[in-house]
Amino acid sequence: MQSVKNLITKMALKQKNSRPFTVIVEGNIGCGKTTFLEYFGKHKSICVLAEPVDIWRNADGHNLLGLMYEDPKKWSFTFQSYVQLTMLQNHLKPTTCPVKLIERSVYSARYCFVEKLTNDGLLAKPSSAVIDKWFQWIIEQNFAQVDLIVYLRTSPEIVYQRILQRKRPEEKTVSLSYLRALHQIHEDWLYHKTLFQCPAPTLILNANLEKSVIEQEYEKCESHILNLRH
Ligand code: DCP
Repeated sequence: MQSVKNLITKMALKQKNSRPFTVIVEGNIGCGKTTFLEYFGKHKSICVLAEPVDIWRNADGHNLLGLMYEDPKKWSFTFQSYVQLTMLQNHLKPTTCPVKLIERSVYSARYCFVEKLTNDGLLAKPSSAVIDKWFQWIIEQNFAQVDLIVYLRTSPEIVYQRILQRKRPEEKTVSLSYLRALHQIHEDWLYHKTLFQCPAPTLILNANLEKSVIEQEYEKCESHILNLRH
């Protein structure tokens, strides 16, 4: 465990520019991003930025996540605009740590969620175009540079069970078919690489594993990251 962290730190210090070595953690809803972040976040050289779900739940007293699930046609634009802003804030957050580990990114917000909402007719095309204009501008400005993507790959059936178990009130309407569709978009983007561009090399982990054995899977990061960097 210690050696993984030391290696990441060493590699990160090799970065030619002053930007931290930036890793984004992606995967379906309920795939275990938070557990992954907790595992690597124990080290002081890694700046961990969890997804700002609590901020989405309280924008000046408004639960935008809840509103989006209650009435996606009415609130998806509001919610996804705010997601994009808060993700950008994470990408830009200064840190003195050599490594930055971010839960999700502007990329999955745009490529997975905005894409799905638009395809389903829940986000009107003009609204989706505005989100995309902001997204393209963020990329052009190099505000969301990434060095590595960790894809926590799961099966939709397994994440469905996890979501049922965690009982997040806003997610009670999340269906297995929605998770299957979201899974397919993640797969096409990060596994088959047939949809959109990957902003960095991708490391794929089996995140179907139980919590008790998942740390062995996390350890695979060591050799993969080393291979990617040399
Ligand atoms: N969400 C969304 N649009 C986004 C990002 C997230 O609708 N652009 C929603 C989906 C979930 C909630 O926000 O209901 C949080 O989803 P994540 O998959 O990002 O995070 P989890 O909490 O599921 O992560 P974990 O893998 O740790 O379970």
